[in-house]
Amino acid sequence: MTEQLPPERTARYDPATLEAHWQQQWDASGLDRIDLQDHTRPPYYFLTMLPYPSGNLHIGHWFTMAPSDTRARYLRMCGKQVFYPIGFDAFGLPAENAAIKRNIHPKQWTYANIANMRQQFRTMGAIFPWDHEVVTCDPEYYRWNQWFFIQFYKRGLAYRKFAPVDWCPSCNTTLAREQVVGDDRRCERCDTPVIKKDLFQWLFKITEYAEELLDFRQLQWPERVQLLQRNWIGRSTGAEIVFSVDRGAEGPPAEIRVFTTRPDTLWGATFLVLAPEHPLVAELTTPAEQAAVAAYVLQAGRQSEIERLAEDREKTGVPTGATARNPATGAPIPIWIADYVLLGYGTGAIMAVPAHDQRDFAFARRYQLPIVPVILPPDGDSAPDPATMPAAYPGDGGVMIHSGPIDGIPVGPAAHQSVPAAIAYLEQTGQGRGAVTYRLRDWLISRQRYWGTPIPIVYCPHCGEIPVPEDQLPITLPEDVDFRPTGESPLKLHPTWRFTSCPQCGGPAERDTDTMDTFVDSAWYQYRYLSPHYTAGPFDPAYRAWLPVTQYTGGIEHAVMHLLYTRFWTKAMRDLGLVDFDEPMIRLFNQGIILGPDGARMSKSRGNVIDPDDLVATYGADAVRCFLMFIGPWDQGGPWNTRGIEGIVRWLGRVWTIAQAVAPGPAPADHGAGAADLQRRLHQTIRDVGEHTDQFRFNTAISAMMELTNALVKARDALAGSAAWETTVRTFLLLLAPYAPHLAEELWARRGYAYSIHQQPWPAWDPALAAEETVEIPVQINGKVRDKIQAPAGADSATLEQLALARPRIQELLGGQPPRRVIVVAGKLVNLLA
Ligand code: ANZ
Ligand code: ZN
Repeated sequence: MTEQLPPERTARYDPATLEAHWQQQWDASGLDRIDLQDHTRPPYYFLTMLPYPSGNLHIGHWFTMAPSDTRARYLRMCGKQVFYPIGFDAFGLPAENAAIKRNIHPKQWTYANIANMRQQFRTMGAIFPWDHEVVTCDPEYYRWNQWFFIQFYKRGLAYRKFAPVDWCPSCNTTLAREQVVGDDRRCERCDTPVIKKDLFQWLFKITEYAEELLDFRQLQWPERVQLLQRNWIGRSTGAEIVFSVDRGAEGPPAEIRVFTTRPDTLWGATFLVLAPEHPLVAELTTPAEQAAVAAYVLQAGRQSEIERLAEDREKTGVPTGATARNPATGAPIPIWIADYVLLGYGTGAIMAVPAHDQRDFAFARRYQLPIVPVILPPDGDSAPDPATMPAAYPGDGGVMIHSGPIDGIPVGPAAHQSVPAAIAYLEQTGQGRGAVTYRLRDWLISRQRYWGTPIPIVYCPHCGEIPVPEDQLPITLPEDVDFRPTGESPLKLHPTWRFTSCPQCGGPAERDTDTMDTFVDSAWYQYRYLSPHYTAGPFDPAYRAWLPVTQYTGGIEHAVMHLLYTRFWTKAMRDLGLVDFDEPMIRLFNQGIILGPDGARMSKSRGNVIDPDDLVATYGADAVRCFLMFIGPWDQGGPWNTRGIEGIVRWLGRVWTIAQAVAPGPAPADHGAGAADLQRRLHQTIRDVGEHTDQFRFNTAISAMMELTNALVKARDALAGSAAWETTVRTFLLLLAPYAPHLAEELWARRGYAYSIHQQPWPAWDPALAAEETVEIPVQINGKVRDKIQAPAGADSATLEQLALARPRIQELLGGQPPRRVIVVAGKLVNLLA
């Protein structure tokens, strides 16, 4: 490679000129290019969550991408073939909302933003392989969303259902359960309280993988993310029990299935409760109760799930008038409906055991329903009296009573305890079976909005729902659409788009007019990066050696949506035979967030937003990069601090000066101790910067480089121009290169080294040279040598005295008495006068 120096070489550190110069140079020389077929170096797929093209790179984008770029550059210098791609998560509501506000087309808005952000990424000095870029709103990308949808459909992993869904009345669209946030159930995007609405919706069967998604053994992910996913999946074990409904002579037999974690309390179940939305409610309700039940159902529909589940809330409900049989005791028990039972969990029906479940207890007291204790507490000699007991006894100890075949068995979930005994009884008598249930719901992907992937299904009056044949993909979004939200999909209001012919019978048919949740786009983009223009499949199998992703980085806020969806998607791909591994990304690191100078989240309304473009104009990209990495541990983030960035600017200025200093006269011939110290510091710094960078501890890596800078400043007068000086400066620039890539490249060129510093190997360090030097020092008592100590070279008198007095032999000779006087000759001798 030829050596290229900037045209105007000023004596001053002028980031604006040199950064633009090197960005151009890197581009022209193809530094960002990668050959994925080149397997001469070990592949390392390093991925950072792709940005949303909101308009401008904000400081948060810099905070997530710049440190990653630093680490990618470091790994390349370490000899890895690093694939560190970028793209844009370009579908979604913000484009539509912005477009509505500004009256421009979402597509135009999105692509203009992308063009702008690409340019801004260049000013960061990030070297992305742009020929691998993925833009999810490109038909050549979303074609494969549709293709996957069809594969999922064929395998029964995509299905359509008429069901109550969460609906945001302001965004005018359905939301996935994960997009409903807060105790008061608001829309994740606009904060509007969410309501329920009945709609036909497409769902992906993520629940089919619930059990496997609980297995994190192949992942090195933060504990916190694992815990969030585990809780989200919410596995409960227990039993499903069948209760038969008393129907007298009329009506066909009916049964109610309940899920319980406490099948052992069946003998104390004194009534059943159905969720108000339970499909059997209408059928079971007796004429006398119909009016009350209908009113209650209506009222319950207005409550949020959290409200309905609150422990301290008054429990309300109404009887259906019907009764069922307790399968264990044969007793008739009434069937009620109450809003503390949710349709979406378990079977949507419970057996109420008021003596041992607090919610059932409150309900029974309020409506004077019978309470039958079936557990004898360990300390009580008799069962609690239902008439006077103040609260339910949760029954996590004691023995079963009044419980027929399981009477006398100790309470508990373990073998030979009450729960497995009850399950064995249920299975023997055919009244139920052991069961597991999950809080996880299937992933609802239909959205009634415009800017997304059209769902590739056609509805034919004769043939029903028919997937679009693969050779007709992509079904592209029409551009001449009124995309203002009406509650109906804008595609439905288009004059012609939805009318098509049935792929099966050729007769007139209609397209599905909803679009897919944008989390579909990000569920598999890592595969597309490998071959973004491949036309024979979602990715070119020739690149399998790059998978799965070696290291992923991104925000913890994606713990239960994106990170769960992409795990599901990968498992589904595996079952479709597309990949031969189980998990999408082996390692995960969550960076923190950067806050405003006031310590609060940056927001336009607070006026605490820091604009990276301004900073780059003032300080240069290298300073901004380094400051963002220096601000604190990357996984914590922290507040922006303007004084702090000035400190970084001063440091880089010092680096500039040092790396240009040459000897005033001929190189000093003998540079003895100073040179050895500098060498030791250098080897320690190589070790530390490498280790810290690898472990995402960018802030401590920068501290280590700052210390080396100080050491260089101190040694300059004595050493500048010597071989030791040159080696140290050269090596230091290599360490700096991933962090301040432009400055390091410039100084590298100025010292006459060949382009590019970014293609140099990471310097090796020698443990022997990095070791603190120690010296042996004699210890005298009253002038006679009695012992020796090993002390760090250059240790001060106090340290030497301490070390001498700590020697057991010296203590013994002094008889435990402190010496009268201590004479220390630094580096030579300790003499104790007794
Ligand atoms: C009888 C019983 C007796 C219960 C007892 C608990 C204690 P987790 O651990 O969260 O899975 N339940 C089941 N389905 C429900 C629904 N759709 N809405 C509201 N509550 C429901 O909780 C499982 C328990 O929550 C189940 O076990 C059931 O109450 C209730 F001493 O059944 B239990
Ligand atoms: Zn047809």
